Amino acid sequence: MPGRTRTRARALAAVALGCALAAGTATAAHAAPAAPTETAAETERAQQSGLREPADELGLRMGTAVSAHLLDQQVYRDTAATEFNFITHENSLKWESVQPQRGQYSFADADRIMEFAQANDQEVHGHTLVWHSQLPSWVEDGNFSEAELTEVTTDHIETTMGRYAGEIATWDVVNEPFNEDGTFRDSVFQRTLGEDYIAQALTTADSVDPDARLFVNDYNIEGINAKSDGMYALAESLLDQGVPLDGVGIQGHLVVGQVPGDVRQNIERFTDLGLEVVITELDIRMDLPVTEAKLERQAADYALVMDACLSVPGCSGVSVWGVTDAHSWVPDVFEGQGAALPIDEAYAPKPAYWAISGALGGATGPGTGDPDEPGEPGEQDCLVTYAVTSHWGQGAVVDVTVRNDTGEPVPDWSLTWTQPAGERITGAWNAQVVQSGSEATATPVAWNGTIAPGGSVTFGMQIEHGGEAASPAAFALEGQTCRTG
Ligand code: 9MR
Repeated sequence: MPGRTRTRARALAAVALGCALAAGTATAAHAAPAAPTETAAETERAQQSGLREPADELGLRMGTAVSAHLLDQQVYRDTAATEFNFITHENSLKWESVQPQRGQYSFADADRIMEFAQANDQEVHGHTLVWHSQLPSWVEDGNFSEAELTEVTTDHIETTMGRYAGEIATWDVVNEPFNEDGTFRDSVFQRTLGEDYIAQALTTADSVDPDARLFVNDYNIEGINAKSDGMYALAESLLDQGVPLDGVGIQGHLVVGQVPGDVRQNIERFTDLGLEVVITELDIRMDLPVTEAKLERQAADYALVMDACLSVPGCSGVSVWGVTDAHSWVPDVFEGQGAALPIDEAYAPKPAYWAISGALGGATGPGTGDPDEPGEPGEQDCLVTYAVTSHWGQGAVVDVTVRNDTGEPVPDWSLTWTQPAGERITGAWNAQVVQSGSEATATPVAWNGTIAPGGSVTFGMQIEHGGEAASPAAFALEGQTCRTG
């Protein structure tokens, strides 16, 4: 992150971490994967707006989890690049992803995320090396002896970390080693190697990349409780033994209205040990449906967590677990819950987004700060994304999302565009779409007649094409040209 300045008092927290942050700009040493190449314009945009700029100014890592396959979508890439200076592979660095069979490593997805982060000058947090979950059955059920499992684990750490040595500044070397009562969780590692597996993994990791900052990461350790006491005791013991532990990752999978009141004190007791703390996987879920009141409460909860981190020297980063609500693990796991992230499914900033931005010293709402924020005067005040969701020989299905950034409701909306040459719209849902020559117009169906301020409408279309489904060059909402993502 070249050219960072730390102008605010609370940025002092980050001063000691400057070297680690700078390490994130290292260049890729391995073969480039087959990923779209970033342009200088994307990189420039990434450094100009969103949460990223105020986070950069504070020297705070502000991150997100990223999925490799979603990098196909331009709006996802733009948002990940603009809003965040810190990237975690959501799944692509996990054991089952990189070594699904013994000795058969596969780094294509992990490399793709590395290339994206490096092209956008973002630091990367490595997640994760030793974890009981997303562990292939050849490890889980391998009936390995202590010596064999040590060899297998050492090889996995050496190969995975070694590939990115000098490129990944911080690693969750061990993930989720605790039960809720603070005792060590049963796992193939714990059963076979005893709790010393944690020290062994950290020691191996340190030998692979001595400059990397090595973390143990867990959930439900945000406040002071039995589980975080277990983590605290482990950290003290590892440090006493001289084991190379640099930090504690506090995941931060939280519930609206239930954020513990002592997050700051908890962070502080770890930093008092000389450790770094990162909130590694923040999301704050709610019971659906979403209401304004829940969104406001969620915003306050995000602010609380941000403030807790920002107020403790040594809390070096906060990462949210997914770019938007459309990419969150929460609805898949917690029935009836969701909307846990600061950006909604249509890429619109939620109150939580502005709470985070405000905590960082940036804008506190549309029109309060950065002229590139949605809804600012002088900007086009609608955003259209056009995503091909499936594709075959001469056909494709696309999703079109139009977001209203005007600050006013748009009733009886009408979206117009020129369909690329040779393409014909053969069907549509969630909107009425008429094509005349190459000119297309979408109008609402009964239930989505008005697009609320900050809200959006998504409709689908089936297209016939000559072999490739191209994106229209421009869209207009009520005759006003929209930004495209
Ligand atoms: O978000 C991840 C989801 O896509 C995976 O299916 C899941 C598998 O366990 O892991 C999720 O991420 C987890 C992270 O790796 C560790 N902490 C808890 C996260 C949410 O489950």
